[in-house]
Amino acid sequence: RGLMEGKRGLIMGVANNRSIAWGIAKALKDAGAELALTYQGDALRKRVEPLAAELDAIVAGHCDVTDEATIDAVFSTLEEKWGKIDFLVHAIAFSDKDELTGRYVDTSADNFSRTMQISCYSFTAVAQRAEKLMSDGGSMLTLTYYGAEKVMPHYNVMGVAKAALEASVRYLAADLGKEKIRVNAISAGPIKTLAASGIGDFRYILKWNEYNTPLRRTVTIEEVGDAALFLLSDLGRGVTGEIQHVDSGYHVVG
Ligand code: 0WD
Repeated sequence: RGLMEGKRGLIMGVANNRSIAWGIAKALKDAGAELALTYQGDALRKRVEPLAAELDAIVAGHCDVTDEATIDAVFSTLEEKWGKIDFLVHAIAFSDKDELTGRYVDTSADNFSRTMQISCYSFTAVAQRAEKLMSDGGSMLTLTYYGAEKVMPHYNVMGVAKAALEASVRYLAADLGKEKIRVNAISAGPIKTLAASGIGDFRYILKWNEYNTPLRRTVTIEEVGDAALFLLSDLGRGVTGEIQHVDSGYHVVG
């Protein structure tokens, strides 16, 4: 397809070959992009290195978004190797499993801050660094979920963080548009990944989607990857500040 020929970018949030970030990485690579991946900690390093090799991607090192020094290290590696980048994918979220079940009202202050930092602020933190490397403009993308818009069972504090993340997409789009940098999010339907396994009753949510979405099925990481390709390539050049649903249409019925 060649849509991403000559474009280089960073993908954060590959944990294994079920990760949404992996679906996005494959779609971008198929379209000709050059990729860099990060991993979080040594356990994931062993998973991510062979995946990176599969796509001829650079491994830009360990990045824990709660440690800003590790974010800076990744971006200086990219600056050294490439000088500039064209796109950024942020597919990172975290909350204590114990608070992704039961009632939102019982959320603790500690986990609230941590969830907000990792799942919302980190996108702004990486956008700050990426802006400096997007000298010819660029496209940034994050991942969100319908629990930002409506109350979904067990999503709780993560829904609040995703609402803030979606608002930050709009503010970042407004700030960075002058530099020809676009900022968007994909609101993906439920997909069985490592992160999703922490959410209470996740299997029931998948079944519910199979019965109730307009397309009568759930979505795949390949489908999220193709929508990401649109937003990150020049096909999406007129689109910024957008929350693009890739959810088999659930948001029109749910
Ligand atoms: O149904 C789903 N799976 C949906 C996921 C529906 C809609 C949206 N999303 C979102 C998630 O909220 C997240 O923002 O998509 C994004 C990617 O999630 P994923 O692909 O579902 O999950 P996973 O494969 O587990 O990747 C998320 C990764 C982490 O994996 P684990 O499972 O080890 O937490 O985010 C990374 C980590 O690699 N991550 C971090 N990276 C850097 N610093 C941190 C951190 N502090 N915490 C988590």
